[in-house]
Amino acid sequence: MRRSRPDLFTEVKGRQERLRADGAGSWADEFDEAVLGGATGTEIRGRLGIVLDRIREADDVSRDDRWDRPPAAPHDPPRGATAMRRLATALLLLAGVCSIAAPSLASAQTTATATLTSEQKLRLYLNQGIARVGGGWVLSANNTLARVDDKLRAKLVKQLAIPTPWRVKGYGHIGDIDVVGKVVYAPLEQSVYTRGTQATARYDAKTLRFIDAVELAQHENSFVTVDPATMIAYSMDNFGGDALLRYDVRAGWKPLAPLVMSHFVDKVQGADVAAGAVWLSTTDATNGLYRVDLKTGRVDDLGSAGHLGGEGEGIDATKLPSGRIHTLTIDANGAPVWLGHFAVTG
Ligand SMILES: [Ca+2]
Repeated sequence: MRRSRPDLFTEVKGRQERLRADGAGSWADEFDEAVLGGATGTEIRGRLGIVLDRIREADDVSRDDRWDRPPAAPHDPPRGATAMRRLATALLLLAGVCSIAAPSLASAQTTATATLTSEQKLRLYLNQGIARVGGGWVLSANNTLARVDDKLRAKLVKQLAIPTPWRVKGYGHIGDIDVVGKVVYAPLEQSVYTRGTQATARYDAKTLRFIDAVELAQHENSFVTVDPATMIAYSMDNFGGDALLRYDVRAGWKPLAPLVMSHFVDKVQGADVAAGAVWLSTTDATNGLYRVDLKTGRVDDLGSAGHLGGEGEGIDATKLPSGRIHTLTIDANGAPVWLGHFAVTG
């Protein structure tokens, strides 16, 4: 049976973990860098050749018993050889991923690039979500909403923003938010992802007062964004995926057909719909930024939000003098949180 690309990625990732357990972690990292780091199909195939050369070299090394491990029992293969076999198997899988992924990745190749134009340090530790309002921003953290001005000075902080009845149901986390008109749309997440139910709430954008919430059939809920032109809301079923869920807000959040994306994007933490696209921020190895065409689902890789080793979080795509997109990123040291402004070309 033909397997989907996400399944293959999952399989390769699992094998990578076993490679790391066998002491072949540096090669496992090569996979991450090449496959999950946004390389093009051509680059992946080039790096694949390099990794295969290293396997051949390492085979010689393992025969020379230079793995710096205790000798294996006579009936057991050397651990190095086991790791090599696993790596070779994983590479075969990787080749499968490449052959499937390459056309998609190639089609995703554009000259579109996000370039940091300026960066601000948040005074508050509001690290999850961001949405533009006149003169400033609404920010979210686990159970807090806040309004800040353009200099990021706090204007209103609403702690315990999730009402008790919803907290009792397990909803303890607010992800990346959006604002349309006078309403903040906020994804509430409960941590039992297998339950298959999450919630999205509305708050008054001026007072940050809770209005209401609706439960939705999705496993995770890192973001919501609402297109003001159509009042269609977008989210994702899981943190990684190759489709965006769509809901008709005016029809009581009736599910619509998902928007199929041209390739899988992992660890999505934020999104904003603007200018005919949904702009995604991730917390993958590069804190990657992506643009998904609303009509075609084509995914453009825009590059990195920076602060590698930190965590990419929410995004807003209001065109401002400071830039086209604006991202929250947690510093690699765990604090502070940065608001980066990016110009996008292409
Ligand atoms: Ca947002």
